[in-house]
Amino acid sequence: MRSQAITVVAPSIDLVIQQAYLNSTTTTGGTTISASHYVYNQGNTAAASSNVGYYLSTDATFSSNDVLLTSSTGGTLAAGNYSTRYPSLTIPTGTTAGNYYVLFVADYLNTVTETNENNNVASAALTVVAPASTWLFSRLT
Ligand SMILES: [Ca+2]
Ligand SMILES: [Ca+2]
Ligand SMILES: [Ca+2]
Repeated sequence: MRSQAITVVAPSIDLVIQQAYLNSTTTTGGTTISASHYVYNQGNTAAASSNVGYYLSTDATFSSNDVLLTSSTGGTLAAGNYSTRYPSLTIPTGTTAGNYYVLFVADYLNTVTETNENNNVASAALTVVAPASTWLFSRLT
């Protein structure tokens, strides 16, 4: 009689963001910029949804004071599969000039239970400058 060893692993779902990218790294308030990234399920079980939220933050850490810009809705994401997203992000009019980060947050409403909830955020640096017309106006007065 022959026997064969098998390994039983626990089901796991783990969504992560890969290759977070902004097409523009300098912009002004009120401007829409395009971005791209993958959302990847590196677990062994399908995730029931794969929504991603995009936030404007003054630092690279996701916190409750970050501003939700938009989101992308994704359905079931099979184990080992990824979904490509191309969100359009409108920076709020009147955003103070300075250095910011756009945070790409997988499962931003936390509807999927994952084996690792602490690897869902990727960031990309963004500089917001004053609109040219404001700069000109301030120079003329
Ligand atoms: Ca995760
Ligand atoms: Ca933050
Ligand atoms: Ca989650």
